[in-house]
Amino acid sequence: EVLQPGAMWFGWSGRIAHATSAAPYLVESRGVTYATLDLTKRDYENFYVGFANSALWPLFHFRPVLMKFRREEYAGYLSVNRMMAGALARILEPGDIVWVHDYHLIPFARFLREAGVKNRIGFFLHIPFPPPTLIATLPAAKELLSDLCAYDLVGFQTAEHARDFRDGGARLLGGMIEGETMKVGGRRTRVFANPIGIDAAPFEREAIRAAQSSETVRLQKSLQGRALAIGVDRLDYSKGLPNRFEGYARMLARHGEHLGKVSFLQIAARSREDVTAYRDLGRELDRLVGDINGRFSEFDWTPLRYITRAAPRRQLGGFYRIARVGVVTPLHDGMNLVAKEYVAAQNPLDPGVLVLSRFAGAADELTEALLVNPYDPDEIADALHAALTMKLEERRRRHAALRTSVFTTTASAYASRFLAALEGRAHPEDFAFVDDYLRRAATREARAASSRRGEAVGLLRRPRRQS
Ligand code: GDG
Repeated sequence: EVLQPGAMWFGWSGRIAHATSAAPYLVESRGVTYATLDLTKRDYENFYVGFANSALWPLFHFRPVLMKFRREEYAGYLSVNRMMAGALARILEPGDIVWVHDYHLIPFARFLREAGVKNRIGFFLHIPFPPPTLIATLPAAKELLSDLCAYDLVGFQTAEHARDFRDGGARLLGGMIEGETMKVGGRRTRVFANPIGIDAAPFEREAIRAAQSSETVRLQKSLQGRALAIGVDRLDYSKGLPNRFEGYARMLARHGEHLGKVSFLQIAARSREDVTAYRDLGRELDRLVGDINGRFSEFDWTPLRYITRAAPRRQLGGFYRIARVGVVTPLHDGMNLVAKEYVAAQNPLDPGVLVLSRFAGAADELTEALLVNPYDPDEIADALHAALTMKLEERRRRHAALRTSVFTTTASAYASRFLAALEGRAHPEDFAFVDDYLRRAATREARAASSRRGEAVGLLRRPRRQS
């Protein structure tokens, strides 16, 4: 049995056009076919800005107060899913397997099934999944839960999210749970946890190289011997930036020995600026950063350096590597790859300390980080102080454990595990082409940091096997 080379990445092009594309544009690159469709302004507003990012995103990040549900936006979300599924159904061949990614495309399998598709279809949710009482506040809750049951396999970042989904299915749809399987109507769906990871070894190599780059050297010089704390996030209310900054200010106020001795660099790439809540957050942070710098700065020291532009990806590894503290304090996060990148970038002989929110999926695996409740700025302050004063021996011990985990649950381990489960195999095999997909997805994410439209919305088509 031989795997044909190549796979397909299918999704929104990230472009707005006067008319929705009739058929996907096809581009071939290094064995992967990219099939993309343009959306109209209206589709973009209802599907992307509206239902996906103003209803699902806040609710799934445990912020029902920010959820804005409008029937016409949900209708637009369904119609984009139907249109995209129809376009894929026309080019799908028997034996292809389909892997759908993320909250933008929950009803995708229902529409594929309606178009007569019998292939195996899997879904992976990159963000958290809310418990039953919370999902029940969404007017479309039952429909979305039952749409997820149209998949053969549904993957979540953590066991807790998988359990909350099964509980929701049982309580809202009357589904039957048998181990990892949920039965609704006549259909069986396997529901499992499959934590995502990074390409750890290449990331580490890149960080070692980047640490010698002129940008990292400039950053190092500018510190004048001070310790660096770093945060890298999309400017998103799920990332907990206001509490993080308040925690830092409380640490400076309480532990005077750090005054003038630490610099916090926060890169917060602007994101989704068409959504009101993101613009509001931007203004809140501008004020907070001004308050903190006004209050603590000296004429030769600025405690908080704040950048709302995306940093080039090749710089990040070097910046992580010279940072004594990596600060990752989302209020809720599916996984959080920045936490894993920070760990992979450290020098094992003199590693920095990771301060990590308990409510990032990464906290399940990265238990040797300094775990904090991100809703408590004082706890963040204590952890920052502990990180800045931690002895080398303890830093090394914690980092060694974190490193093992980051180098075990890698991107390719994640992809192989998902595909093996989708095909019902006991053992993951070599899905080399998936690595390429993930690298591309990562590039898309990197681009997304600078452009609000490049986010990964897509699915993978696996080529037919030949015997
Ligand atoms: C979603 C889920 C889940 C960030 N700023 C810049 C930049 N980045 C890169 C990081 C990292 C990626 O973007 C961010 O990934 P995260 O996982 O931290 O967060 P989300 O974007 O919210 O991703 C999340 C993830 O999907 C995967 O399943 O872990 O929970 O929310 O790679 O390095 N890259 C560049 N400049 C920046 O300024 N180049």
